[in-house]
Amino acid sequence: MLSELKRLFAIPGLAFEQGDGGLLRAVVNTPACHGELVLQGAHVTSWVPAGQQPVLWLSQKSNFDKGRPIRGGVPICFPWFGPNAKDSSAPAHGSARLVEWQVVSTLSKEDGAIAMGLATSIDPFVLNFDVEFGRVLRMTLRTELSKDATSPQSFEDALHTYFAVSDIRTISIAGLETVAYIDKVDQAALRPASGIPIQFAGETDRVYVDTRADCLLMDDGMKRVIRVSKSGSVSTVVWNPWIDKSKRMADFGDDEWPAMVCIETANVAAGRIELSPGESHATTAILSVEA
Ligand code: TA6
Repeated sequence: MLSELKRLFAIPGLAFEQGDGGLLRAVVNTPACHGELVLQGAHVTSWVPAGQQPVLWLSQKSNFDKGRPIRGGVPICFPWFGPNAKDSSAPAHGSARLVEWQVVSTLSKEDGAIAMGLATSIDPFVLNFDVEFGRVLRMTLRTELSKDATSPQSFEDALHTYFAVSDIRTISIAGLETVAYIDKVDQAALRPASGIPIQFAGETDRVYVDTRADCLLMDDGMKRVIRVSKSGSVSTVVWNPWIDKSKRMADFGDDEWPAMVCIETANVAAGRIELSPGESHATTAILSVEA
């Protein structure tokens, strides 16, 4: 498998290796950035633009085992978000982040970015994940309902991005001031738009139900603003577990909560997507850093 990957897909700036836990991963090293992607789950685990500090957060306690989720980076949530409404034994956030994806293409682009295409299938859907590692990180999850499907099917999806921050208590997130949200820390109550940028003083778990807006992660401590642009996504989820929930997660260090925040590019709840046989949908997140 690894030798085949190297023979078929390694290109200048893109290597394949066995990483943590023996999981196969792609490693990007170019003048534009450093990047890593674990083939299980097509899981982006690192993106460091040249001259910047790491943009994505990864727990020091993360598992790296076959069939188990990685804590951090960009988990792909599909075909449901959160717990499965009908089956409590089903994996949280669906199976896409747990299964092997196949590399289908690699390309060195004119602008110095490295593009990778990966694919898997979760019946009755076919999934493609296209990622471009460069000065900007571009990720697109494309979902197609097999033309052999006998009826329309719906799904939820999310690019569940974990960002590295200087201190959750001092950052803010702009872009969602005018959007109502489901507050998952308060019995999933629907809350009106806050009118102000998001600041954090406790466990925060919000589904902004109808927004196509860019989010700006303002981080004075790291002297940067991270822009999260998106297309094909009507939901944005914002999450920090804070103290108690961090202690309840074995793959999340008790003292790690100040260093991360999730801004997730999603289609969840009322924003779920329905496809007819043969139809497809693309959910795209574009991350960029403005010093
Ligand atoms: O996106 C926020 C959330 O739904 C939280 O409720 C929390 O469960 C988080 O995802 C992480 O989920 P996971 O299954 O990866 O532990």
